[in-house]
Amino acid sequence: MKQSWRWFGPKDPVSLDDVRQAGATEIVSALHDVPIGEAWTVEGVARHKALIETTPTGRSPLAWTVVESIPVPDDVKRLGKGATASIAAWIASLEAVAANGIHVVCYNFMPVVDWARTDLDWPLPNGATALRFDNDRFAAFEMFILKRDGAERDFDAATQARAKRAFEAMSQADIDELIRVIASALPGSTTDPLTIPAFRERLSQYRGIDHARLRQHLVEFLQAVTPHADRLGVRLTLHPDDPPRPLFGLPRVASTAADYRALFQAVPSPANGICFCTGSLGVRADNDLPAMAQEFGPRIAFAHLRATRREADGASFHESDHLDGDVDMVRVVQALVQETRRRPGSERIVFRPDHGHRMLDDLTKSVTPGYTAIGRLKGLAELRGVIRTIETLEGHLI
Ligand code: DNO
Repeated sequence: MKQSWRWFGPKDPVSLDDVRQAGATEIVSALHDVPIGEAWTVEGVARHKALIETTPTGRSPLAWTVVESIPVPDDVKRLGKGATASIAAWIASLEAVAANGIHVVCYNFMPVVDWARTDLDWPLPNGATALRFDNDRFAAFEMFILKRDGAERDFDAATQARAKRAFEAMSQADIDELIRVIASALPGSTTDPLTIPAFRERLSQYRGIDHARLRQHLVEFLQAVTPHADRLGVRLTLHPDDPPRPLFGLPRVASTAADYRALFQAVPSPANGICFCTGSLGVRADNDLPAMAQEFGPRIAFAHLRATRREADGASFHESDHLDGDVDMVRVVQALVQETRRRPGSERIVFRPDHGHRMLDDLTKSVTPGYTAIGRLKGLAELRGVIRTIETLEGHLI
């Protein structure tokens, strides 16, 4: 397996030397400054690649191996193949990426909001902090801040009562912070930051789009882009919904094994792959991750390895240490190591330690939420230990 690290560019507080010291050899990155929907150019990608791959004398090289993400604009999700200009721009970006020798691209198809949390610095008993999705605070946002029509239908009576109490205890500053966290796009998001009025407007544009229609739009998107990906030798990896269930009354179509199975059946092209994100998929108790890693093995070109722990209410979760969540990480890694062994060296699965806790010196530094240096370094080191153990015990170092 190839060890990678997400890097947000020159403004990232984590430097490329930090990445080298963490032990990763591959970089996962994107042109974060290009507005969503605008085509990337060959030169733009080349400039970013040079930042990563121009190695100072005496340092070990890093390679930009995965693009995460080329954002899929909102109109593609609403209109499918009718969003011709957005799809053409996406294909142009793909061409620019492939022209620079990058052959794995991650994307997602979550409507309106990319990954969602309610708390970015939730205190853990050891003094570190974690990302968290608190369903009561989320319900408070939906019912009393966004005031979405029918939101209460998505929450049971006990949750509604707790959400009301949580909302009543919030100061205006707490409310502003919750809006910022939920609506204004977390790091790496592929959706635009929204104010509350803009959020309501976006939601209204989705009227009539149910699960079947959204899936159909994703299939149409894949039917349009996979022939180009095939021709260019690029693997497209669909990131799961995070969390993997409907939010804001909108459908989500990359949450379960059945979702991915349906997509692979509809668009069998080998370019149609999955970004195997254990933290996202693991939020659902009915996702059997080791079984999914085996079933979808040949379609996995990229993996996000992190763990989440479901809380007592069944809907809240927080990010745990990489080996200590609900996911059976050792068995997932074993399936990925075995899949990697069946492939030629150039197609080894690339993984990154996703989201780390905020801990040690990072507690007093300015950090990118989830993308701390030390928490991710700890996660990568733990994962590397698991991989080395499996490879050694199974008798093949790869
Ligand atoms: C969050 C990430 C997301 C993810 C995109 C994939 O940490 O997992 O930003 O990269 O949704 O397209």
